[in-house]
Amino acid sequence: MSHASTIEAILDAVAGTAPEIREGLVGRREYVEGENPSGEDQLAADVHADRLLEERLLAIDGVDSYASEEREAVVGADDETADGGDGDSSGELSVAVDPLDGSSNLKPNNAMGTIVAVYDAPLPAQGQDLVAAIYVLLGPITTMVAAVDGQATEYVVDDGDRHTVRENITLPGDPTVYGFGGRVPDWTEGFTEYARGIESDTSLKLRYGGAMIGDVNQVMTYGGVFAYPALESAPEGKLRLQFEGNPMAYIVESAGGKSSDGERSLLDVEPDGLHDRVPVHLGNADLIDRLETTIDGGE
Ligand code: P6P
Repeated sequence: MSHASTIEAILDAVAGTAPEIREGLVGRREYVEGENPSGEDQLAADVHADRLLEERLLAIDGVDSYASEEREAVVGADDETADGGDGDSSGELSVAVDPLDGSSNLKPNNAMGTIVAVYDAPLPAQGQDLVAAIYVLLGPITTMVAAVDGQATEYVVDDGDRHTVRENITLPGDPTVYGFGGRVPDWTEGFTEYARGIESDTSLKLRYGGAMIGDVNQVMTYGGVFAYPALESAPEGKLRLQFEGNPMAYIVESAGGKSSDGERSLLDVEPDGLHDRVPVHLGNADLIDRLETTIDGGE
């Protein structure tokens, strides 16, 4: 069954929801009661974005389940909650969403945005089951990058409409930026060795803004490497496989780059739970190859 029309409808819905999410940031900088399933505080803006995206995406014919970083379980189109992962997806698509990635950047008014992963499989799903991945970047202007059928396209989003500005994006062959998350003293020995090599490369400069999509968008624009690595205190790192690692890996790999959990493409990582965390490294192929060689050698 072709999913092309459903994917187009998802792209339109995500672009169409972006202005409301952006407008909804004003006045929603306060934290709400409780935590998300990853144990993180929730802003009113997170909850607002999550509800908007659930409504718009589950209304699309061909989308039968919705999951987000902000909710414990998968929500089915026809019922309150679907357990996901066991039932048959009846050939329909599952969407996994980080409604407001980098929402902690709201207080200092820095970049943030939305990540949408579209899987042709029940959730939790492997990255190889992705048929599309999208991020909306709420920067000085609103842009959207989407990867479908192995090609990445950038759009400017104006009043909810998407206008193509870059097609078949490929990472520049002369990379210039790097950005690494986690506290430096908490990095593993292998990653520390890798980071020192990158830092000593005079062609690369530090760009780290605290929102994955802003930092990865710099890599998509200038070439380089982004990582939120395994930490001594958190061997699985911080970022979520379903909602952040897989979709951003799909986009970077569609642009000719590579992804890695330290050993393999993120798209090959077998999920256990919906909210699994995973070490994330994304960027130019040679920089990711160097990472895997260094970390492997460091073991
Ligand atoms: P830290 C945002 O909270 C996020 O999930 C990613 O977007 C970002 O890369 C990372 O966490 C930032 O984490 O530890 O630098 O605040």
